[in-house]
Amino acid sequence: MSYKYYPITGIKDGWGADGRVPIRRDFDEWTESSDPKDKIQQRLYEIMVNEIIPEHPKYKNEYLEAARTWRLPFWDWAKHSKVPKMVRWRRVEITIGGNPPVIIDNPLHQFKMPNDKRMGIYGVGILKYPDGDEFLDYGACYATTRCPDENERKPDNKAWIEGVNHDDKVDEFLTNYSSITGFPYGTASELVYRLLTYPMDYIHFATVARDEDASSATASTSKITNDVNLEFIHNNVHYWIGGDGGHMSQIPVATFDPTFWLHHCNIDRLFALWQALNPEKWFEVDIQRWFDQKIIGGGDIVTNKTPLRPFHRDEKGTPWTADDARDWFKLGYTYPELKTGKETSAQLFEMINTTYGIARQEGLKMTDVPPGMEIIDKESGEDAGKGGVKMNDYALSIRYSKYVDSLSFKSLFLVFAPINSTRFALGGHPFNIQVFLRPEGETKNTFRTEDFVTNVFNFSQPAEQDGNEVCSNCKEGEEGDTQAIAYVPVTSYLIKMIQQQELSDLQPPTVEKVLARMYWRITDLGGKTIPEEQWKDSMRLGITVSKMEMTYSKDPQVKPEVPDPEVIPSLGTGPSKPVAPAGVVANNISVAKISKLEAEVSTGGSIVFKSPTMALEVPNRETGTGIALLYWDPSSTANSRDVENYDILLGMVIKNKRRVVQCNSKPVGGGYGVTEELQPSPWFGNSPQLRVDVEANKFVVYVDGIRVKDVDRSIKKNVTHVRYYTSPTNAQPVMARDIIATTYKDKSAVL
Ligand SMILES: [Cu+2]
Repeated sequence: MSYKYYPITGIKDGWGADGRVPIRRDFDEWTESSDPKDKIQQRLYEIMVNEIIPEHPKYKNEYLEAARTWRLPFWDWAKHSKVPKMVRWRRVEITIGGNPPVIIDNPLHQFKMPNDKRMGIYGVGILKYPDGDEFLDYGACYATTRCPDENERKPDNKAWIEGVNHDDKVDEFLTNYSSITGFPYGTASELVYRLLTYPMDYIHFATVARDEDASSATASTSKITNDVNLEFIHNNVHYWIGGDGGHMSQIPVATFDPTFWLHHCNIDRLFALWQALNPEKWFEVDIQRWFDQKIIGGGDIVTNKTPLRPFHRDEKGTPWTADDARDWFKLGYTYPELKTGKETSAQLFEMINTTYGIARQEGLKMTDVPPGMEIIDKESGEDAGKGGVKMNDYALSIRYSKYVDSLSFKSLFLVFAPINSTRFALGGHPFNIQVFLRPEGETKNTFRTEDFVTNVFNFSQPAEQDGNEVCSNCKEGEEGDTQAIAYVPVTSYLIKMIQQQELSDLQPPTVEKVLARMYWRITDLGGKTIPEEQWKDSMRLGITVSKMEMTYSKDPQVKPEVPDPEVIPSLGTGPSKPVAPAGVVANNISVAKISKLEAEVSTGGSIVFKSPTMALEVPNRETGTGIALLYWDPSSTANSRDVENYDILLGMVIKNKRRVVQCNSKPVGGGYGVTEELQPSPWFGNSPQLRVDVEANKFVVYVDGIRVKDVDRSIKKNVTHVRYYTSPTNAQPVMARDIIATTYKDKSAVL
């Protein structure tokens, strides 16, 4: 078989007219447009260019122009929470060239095998339910399915074989079958809103994976607002479209459903929006992810430069890296909200507040607010006309062991389990966690549709198939300390209960009483409840309820105020959210930056720097890698980007050639003190640790756990910031470009 690489820029001549980057359009808006140009664009590029255009020489230029500026449209399922019309229609009428219109099977409705053969002929196979006899036979299908019912999932059912699409059921998942029935917005709206408005780092934004190690950058002990992430929202939408057994709910076959591409285009759009709001944020080093690393053939550490095999950017096979994919303009497209890439945060928040802020809109609309909500009106003074609403906000954080990461590209590698597979552990199979609320006065859990609150879909794939490991390392990943997290706000649900007079207010005692009636179950890929004893130990399911007071401004250009949430200890289940030892906080530190520490370090405390890598070879030319502990005066109005405006409490410069660490200090406006040289022995190891204890009159420096030397603490201020730098500034640091600084209020907590 010969391979052909399609660059994901797709269209070689793909820059639009006037040299502007063409826009990826909202799918509904595009398909319903009556602009003849859009109608023409609604054909796929290759068919246009290679088959159709040559047949219609008269229309050649017009068609080529349309094809060249065509971009994959997105389906914003949070805003348009119904399956788009152009996907629903089973048959469509098309006109090409001067020919009379013809009616064809709509290729956007479902994928059909072009040659009337079953998909099994091409290696598509069977997925077993974790508990035994039943299975889903995707090999038997001629076409794709969305939301099949119980009978339609059976392998010999005609609907299953020919493909059946219950788009009304998808609509229900995306709207009605959700926490907030009765309102014309999507289940995903509030999830998207929180994702785009909470302050968080790239790693939390991007992935469900949370490390159990409290000093890790992805520690599950980090702030609760870090629990929301793009991946779980993406996973849930897969399930809402595919349902129990539909193609979209299974990694190996999801891409067959045409909605996959519209869905993923929207995921890319959300990523672009987040980047536009957080231009500084990115990653340089990630934690270890066994499964993905093995698949992409990477080393132990994933960085922003790790080749993302098998995705190639050219015909020579040069793999893409995360850095290459960062700027979507360079990929040859953009989105309606990001036409120039220079939009202000105010402009973007206006779109986000008015499109996705459901709790905000409900809160601002209420004239008579219950206790737990407060209207803020500023009728006079400077802020006249401003104001908004303040309300108690409640959310669930749902944690579970997922065993295997869930990136959809794995489908390219996985060969399905033959039917005689006898692995029934839940390990790695997709499953669904469903949360319900018992009506008041009832004691039995009946799992009625009306009582459904939310679900979290684990979109994953077993590490073992038919007793063979898909990769040698993912078993380790399964047993490792990584958990997955999802975050679901329930405030809109509670507001709805208030409006239906089932709840009096949003005060903690009232809400706690209601949320105490929460219960849950786990269902398998056929929608059947999995008995608790099968998952109890391995799943490590934990549900945490948190509370905070959100403030929404009437001004749509203002983002909401999001304070740190608190856990409600009486609610939830399972291992509670692991609590970091009090006073231990991990901070991400990047080179060439001054970073503010989340917590200051004072006398009795300690700060530990960890890097996943260390350049150990002795260089020809000496360079310096500096880590400086700084103090910033909060009353200062000076430029905070200039290190001259900080007290340097302890500057440490690692000299890799001479194998010394030079230490110094300097007050604001003053000169440097005497340089002291430390000679760590042994020298730093390949995942080095540099620890500094802050004592009353001295700093105690440790390298890889070994005490090296005490250095005079001449300026007795707290450490508020850290500067990580190199000299010369263009040199590579000897540690990784991103390192972690963990601060300890009490040095005795350092392990
Ligand atoms: Cu996906």
